[in-house]
Order: sequence, then C-alpha cells, then structure tokens
Amino acid sequence: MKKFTTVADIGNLGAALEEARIVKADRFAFSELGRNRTLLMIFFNSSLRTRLSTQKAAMNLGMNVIVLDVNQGAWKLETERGVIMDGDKAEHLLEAIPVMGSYCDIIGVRTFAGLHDKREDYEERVIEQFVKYSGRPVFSMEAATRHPLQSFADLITIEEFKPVERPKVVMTWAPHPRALPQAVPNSFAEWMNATDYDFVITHPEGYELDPAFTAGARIEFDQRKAFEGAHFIYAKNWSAYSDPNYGKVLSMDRDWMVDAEKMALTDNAYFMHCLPVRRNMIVSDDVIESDRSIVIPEAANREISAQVVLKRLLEGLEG
Ligand code: AN0
Ligand code: CP
Repeated sequence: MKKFTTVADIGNLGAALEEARIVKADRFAFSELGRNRTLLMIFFNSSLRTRLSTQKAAMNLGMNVIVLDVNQGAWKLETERGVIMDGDKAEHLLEAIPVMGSYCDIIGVRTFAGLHDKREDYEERVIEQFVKYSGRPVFSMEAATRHPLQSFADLITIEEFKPVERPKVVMTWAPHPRALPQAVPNSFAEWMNATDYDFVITHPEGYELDPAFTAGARIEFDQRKAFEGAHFIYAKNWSAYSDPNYGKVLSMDRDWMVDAEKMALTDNAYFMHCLPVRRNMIVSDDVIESDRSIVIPEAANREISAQVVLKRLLEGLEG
C-alpha cells in the first residue's frame, strides 16, 4: 500500500478484516517489520485516541516514532501558494513538507476541515500536498473530508459484535454546541456502503451529507423510525454541508440526543461513537454507561486499524 486516505486504498474489506484479526491475535508478531523505520505524525489539530493508538501500533511494529504538533512549537505554516508571506506565518508548507519527509519513512497527518471554504476542504488541499510533495507514503489521521482509521476500527468493532450476519447499522446526527467537520460521518458512510450491511442515516433536514459519500444509504428524517430494529446506533454530530450553510450549526435540537427511550426502539442495539463525546448533548449518561455501549472496545480497535495500515505501508516500502 502506498497511501491510506480513503476506503479504496485498503482494497478488499474481507482481507483487511482478516489481517486485523491476525494482528489482534498477536500484535507483536511483526515487530521486526518496522526496525529502523521512522513514523512521523503531524498534528494540525488536537487528538487523544489517534496519537496514542497510532504510536502504539507503530511501536508494536518496531518503528521509531516522532510526533509534531504543528501549532505548538513549530513555525506557523502557510498552506496556500501565491500568498505574500508578510503576516504571522513564517514558513510555507511547500518547504516544510519535503523537509519533514526527509526525516522519516512514513507520514501520518491530522488536518481538520476549516469549515469556511467548502472547495478548499473537499479538495483536501493540505493532505494532498503531503501526498504530492513529501516523497513518502502518507496516511490520514483525519483529514478535511474523511477519517478512515476511525471507520476501519468501527468496521472491525461491528464485525466483532454483530448479532446477525447482515446487521442494521444506523448513523444518527446528534446535537453539539460547536461546528464539527463532516469527516467522520462521510467516512463512516463510505465504509458502510462498501459492506453489505443494512445502512441507514438519520438526521434533521438540512444536514444532508455529500452524496459522494452517502449514495446507496437509506436516509430517514424520522430518527425514531430509523432506530426501529437497529443492531448498532452510531451517533455523531456534524455541521451542515449544503450551501449556503456550509460549516454552520443549524440546530441544537436536544430532541435528537440518543437516550434510553430511543435505544428501547432498537433491537437491543449497541451504542457506538468515535469519541470524544459530549455527554447529555450527543448521548445520555445512562446510554453511554450501559452494557450496550461499546465505545471503549471501539476506541481500543484504533490500535488494530492503525497497525494493519502501518503494516501494509511498511510492506510497500522499497529498499
Ligand atoms: C472531531 C470531529 O468531529 O471531526 C474529531 C473526532 C474524532 N471532533 C471534535 O472536534 C469534537
Ligand atoms: N476518535 C478520534 O480520532 O479521537 P481523537 O480526536 O482523540 O484522536
């Protein structure tokens, strides 16, 4: 594998899941693969799970790891070409990227959507520059439009817990006080559409996602109806995608929060969320604390998805 930014990069999902099972059964079985190889993780945004699980996965593979929080200690980076750099940004991404590439074998990048300019976000300008100019295999640790390491971990988790061969998986919008990217729901939809699960998306009108990710999924505006018979409830907030409201919070309707009364409509569904989650906005305390909540094993599987991806990127290195 040469890069990992979308579901297409992982290829056959059955094979990827089988590899995840092998890695999980013995996560130190490939500890020679990464010997004398260096992973550089670049964070433009905060993270708890991604930084810890990816570093752990790299250590399981015997890699050395360098972490750079761009906004803490590095020079402020300009990302647009043609800008007269007379402001507060001391360095351009076009120099910084190949320099970073020269110190490592593989690069992971976290760069959230700015949520101001839809075109800029959906062209994935920042991570695509890393792909183009770093000279190294690049993987997404959540970019502007996708979070594939999360979606892969979600898929592993659903496979581990599913009570029937073809479960009903419902992704529901839920309220949040701040504008969040569409990356996690886009990506989850993209991965779920690559399976043969019964996949349903429910959200208030106005929160339609980019059909490039959701095409094939059933959209249901009545959240309670969507929950009926569900085996998994995957909650997530996102800001509006459609113009003219791109990146805006349209509603904080707490009637969309996932609570015990709504979970009772499901077929004893498991509750999932990528975390971090705001309790009693997205989900009630009792639901996230219930024995049907699998948010912790879901987060733990981030180590496994990262390890499969890093293993494949290492196997794809030349020399
Ligand atoms: C981010 C998001 O919604 O994309 C990261 C999720 C993994 N969430 C927040 O910023 C709260
Ligand atoms: N789920 C996830 O990616 O969490 P972090 O933002 O903490 O990395």
